[in-house]
Amino acid sequence: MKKLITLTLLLVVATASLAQQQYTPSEGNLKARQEFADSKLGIFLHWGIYSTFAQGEWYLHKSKLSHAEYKKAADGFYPHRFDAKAWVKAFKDAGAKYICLTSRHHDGFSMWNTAYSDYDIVDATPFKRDVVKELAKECKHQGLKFHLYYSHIDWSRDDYPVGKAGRYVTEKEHIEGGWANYYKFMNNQLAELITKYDVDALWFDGVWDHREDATPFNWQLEEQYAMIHSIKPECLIGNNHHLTPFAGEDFQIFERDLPGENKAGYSGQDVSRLPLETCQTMNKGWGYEVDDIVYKSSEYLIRYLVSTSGKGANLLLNIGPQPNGELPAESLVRLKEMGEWLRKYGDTVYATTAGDIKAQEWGVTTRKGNRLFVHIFDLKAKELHLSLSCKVERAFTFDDKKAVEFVAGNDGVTLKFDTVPSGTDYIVELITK
Ligand code: JFZ
Repeated sequence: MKKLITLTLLLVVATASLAQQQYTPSEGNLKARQEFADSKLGIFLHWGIYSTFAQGEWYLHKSKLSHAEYKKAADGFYPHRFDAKAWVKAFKDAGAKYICLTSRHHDGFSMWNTAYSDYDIVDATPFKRDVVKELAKECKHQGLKFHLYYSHIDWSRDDYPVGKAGRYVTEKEHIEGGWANYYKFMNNQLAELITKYDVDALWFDGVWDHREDATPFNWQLEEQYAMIHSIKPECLIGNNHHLTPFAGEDFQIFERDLPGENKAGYSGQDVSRLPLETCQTMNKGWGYEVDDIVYKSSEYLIRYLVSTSGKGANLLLNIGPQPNGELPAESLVRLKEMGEWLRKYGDTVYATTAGDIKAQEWGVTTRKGNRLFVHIFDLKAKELHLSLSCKVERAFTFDDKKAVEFVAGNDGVTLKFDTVPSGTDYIVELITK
């Protein structure tokens, strides 16, 4: 008997690792990955009926409201100022190349006209408009890629196996053996999203609700990923599980931290060779919160974007739209200023890879072919030594192409400036060999 169990276990492990080895991204997928890695800036949108409470997207959990009470928000969700065209234009003008919208967050409310539930924007709100559809159409029209956030957690359905979060949600009984039903529901919704809206990427979140070690649980992700890739092979898959990527994933997500850093506490994981993406907020939270008014400055955000590029990653910068359908004025100001900066300096960011020198106190570096961009944020001296293994042929300011004096040594070059470099990002371009 014991032998049989061991054998079965071995078989399970072997099949699992076989499945792992079996994901070979299609050519179109690899092309989409490259395009994604080149795009550098995306806009994250946390928008749902939770926005009406103006207390963030975790409000159902935090408030300990009964589900029946929370649901009433749907009947009051009427974002009459929502204008997909104006939103997408603002994102495009900001220099973003894609957006990622919460199609369904942990509260389980679907922001599109799903056939698999009535708890959705068309069936349950007086607004009755499919915002996923409208944004997908506008993105296509204005040339932005369209990504969707999809939560694996659902605090509203009773077939979702209760995890770490949402335990306070009352008037809801989690049924034993609900998983099979819930899994089918998710796969139906995902297939629906990809087919109806031609989604370019899916951004999953929630695996951390059931820790593998504490509550052994099989999310059956590989089958889910395979299903997605079978419908649209070039649809990129990312998962905010805070671990090194699983088989079937096409990019790696970091929450509130640059790859390799762990200031926020979600990112001890190794950095993979997949395209990388860091998601970050402009203020504190993700979903609209009425008193979340302390925003990072445009200068900070520009430097953060450049630093993300310096790590070879993308920045997915968040906005929490208001319940009336408007984007908060503070976020619009920052989008505008980032756009102005990117129109001048975008060449040093888009389609670059991580620079030769890792992030320093003074700034970061990015590279494109034989061009190495030195981004100086904060230098106290008129000299800057760069340890490089390549040869520098020319050095000049990116802004006005004025030659920058440099002295070559055996471990790189020392740049010499007439005055101490200042500004948001003082860029020196080096032509290297
Ligand atoms: C997750 C979401 O819960 C959050 O609402 C937002 O969408 C963000 C982008 O992603 O954030 C997390 C993920 C994991 C934990 C907490 C927040 N965790 O493990 O405690």
